[in-house]
Amino acid sequence: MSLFVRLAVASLILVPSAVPAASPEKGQIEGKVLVTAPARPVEKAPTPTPSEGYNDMYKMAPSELPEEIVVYLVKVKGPWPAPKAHAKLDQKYTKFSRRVVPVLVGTTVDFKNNDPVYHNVFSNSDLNEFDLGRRKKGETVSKKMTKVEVPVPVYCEIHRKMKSHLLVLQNPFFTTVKPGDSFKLQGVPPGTYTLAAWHDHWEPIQAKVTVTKGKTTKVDLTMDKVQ
Ligand SMILES: [Cu+2]
Repeated sequence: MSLFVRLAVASLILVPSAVPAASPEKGQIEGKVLVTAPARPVEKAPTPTPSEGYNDMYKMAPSELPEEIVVYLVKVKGPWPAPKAHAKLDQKYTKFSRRVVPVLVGTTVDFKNNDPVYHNVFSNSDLNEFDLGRRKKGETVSKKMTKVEVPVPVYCEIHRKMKSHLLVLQNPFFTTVKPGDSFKLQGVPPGTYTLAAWHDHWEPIQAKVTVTKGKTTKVDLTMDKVQ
């Protein structure tokens, strides 16, 4: 992931942080994310074990996870206090509830086990390595993400095919979008930035964008290679 600037920002001030609002002094970025590359085949779910309730649970599993692409600005001069509200990444039907989860650096992420079997959660990332141990049904563990890093892969050491990705971002100018859909980032201070799009299926892409006070900058992004 050398494409991305890895910037360590430790934000210890926990004050509520809203999604940036539109303002006459700021600008906005609008566009579409097009995907012309095929998605990788969906990985097979792990083989069910004979634990009570597991087989019924497995049958209920959604056939695939929502395909959300994260669109974000790589670096915007801050500071950007992290929100008090926790982000959530659940474990259910022996999958993570989301495939890609963007958070502002300093945000705490809650991992809840909703399954009648044990799950673990860990990451072998460069900057945000953690191992939160095994938990039974209903138990939640939390982890504050303290370093900017894209991506932080997240796994369960019991079910090897469970995988998700946290994107720990430097600033709050990010959103998620499905392939072909439009996005909008508002309340952006005037300036020139690197706009990026990330999903684990496709190669990350970046584009330079210039934001002007009171104006909308239009930029479409095309993800055209499988990662
Ligand atoms: Cu597991």
